[in-house]
Amino acid sequence: MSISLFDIKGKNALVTGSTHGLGMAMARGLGLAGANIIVNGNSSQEKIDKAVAQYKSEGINTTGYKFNVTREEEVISAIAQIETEVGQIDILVNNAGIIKRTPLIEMEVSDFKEVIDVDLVSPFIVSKHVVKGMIARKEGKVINICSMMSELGRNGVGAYAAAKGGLKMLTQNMATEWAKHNIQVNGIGPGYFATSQTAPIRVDGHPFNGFIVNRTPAAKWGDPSDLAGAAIFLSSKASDFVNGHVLYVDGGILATIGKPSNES
Ligand code: GCO
Repeated sequence: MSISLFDIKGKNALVTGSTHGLGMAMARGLGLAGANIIVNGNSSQEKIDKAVAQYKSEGINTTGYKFNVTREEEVISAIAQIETEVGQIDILVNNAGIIKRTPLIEMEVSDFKEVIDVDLVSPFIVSKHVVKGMIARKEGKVINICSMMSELGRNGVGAYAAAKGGLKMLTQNMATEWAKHNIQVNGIGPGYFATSQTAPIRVDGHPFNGFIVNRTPAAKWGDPSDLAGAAIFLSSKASDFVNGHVLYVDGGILATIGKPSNES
C-alpha cells in the first residue's frame, strides 16, 4: 500500500457551507492535502471573501461562490460558472445545514420544512447537478455530512433528525444508482464538535455540556480538525470500493449505551 492512495493534489473540491464550522474544517483539511477548494456560503459575499482570504493565507488554492443550495436555478448557474472558471468538480461535500431546536409539538410546519429543505433536499439538488459531470467522466466522490441524528433521536431536534436520517438513506440510494459510474457516495457522521452550531448547548453550566462529555467514550467534544482524515479518505483513491457507507467520527458515541453520570 502506498501513501499516494490518499493523494488528492490538484483535485477540485466543492464544499457547501464552508465559510465556517465543520465545513470549513473539512475544506481546510482537503486544501492542506493539496485539493483546490471551492467555498460556498449564502449569508453574504463579505463572509465568503473573508473565508477565501483565510484559506489562501494557509496556502490553499481557493475560490468562493455565493449561492443558495436550496434553490435549483441558483445551483445550476453556480455549477456552470464553477465548471467554466475553476474546472470540473472532482469532489463534492454536501455540508451546508441548519438546526432548529424546538420540541415537535411546538414546531411550526414551516420551520420543519425549512430544516428538511436545507439538510435533506439541498444535497439532492447539488448532487444531481454536480454528478452529471462525474458520470460523463466516469469518476467522482460525493460526501454527505450526516450526524449522530442519522442514527439516534434527541429531545427537541426532530426535524433535524428526520433530515439527517433521510440523508443517510439518500447516501445509500445515491451509491446504489451511481456506483456503476465509478462515483463513490459516502457519508461522514460527526459526533459532538465544538462549533458555533453547538455553542448554545456547550456553554458552561448547560446540562448538555457535561452530558456529552460523559456520553462520549473519548470524554470530550471533538475538535473540527478531527474530521480532516475522514474527508481525505473518502475523497481519495483509498476509498474507491467504499460505497454508501457512513463513517462516524464521534469519539465512540455510537459504540456504547453510555454510563451513569457518577461513573468515571
Ligand atoms: C444537537 C446538536 C447535534 C449536532 C450533531 C450531532 O443539538 O443535538 O446540535 O444535532 O450538531 O449533528 O452529530
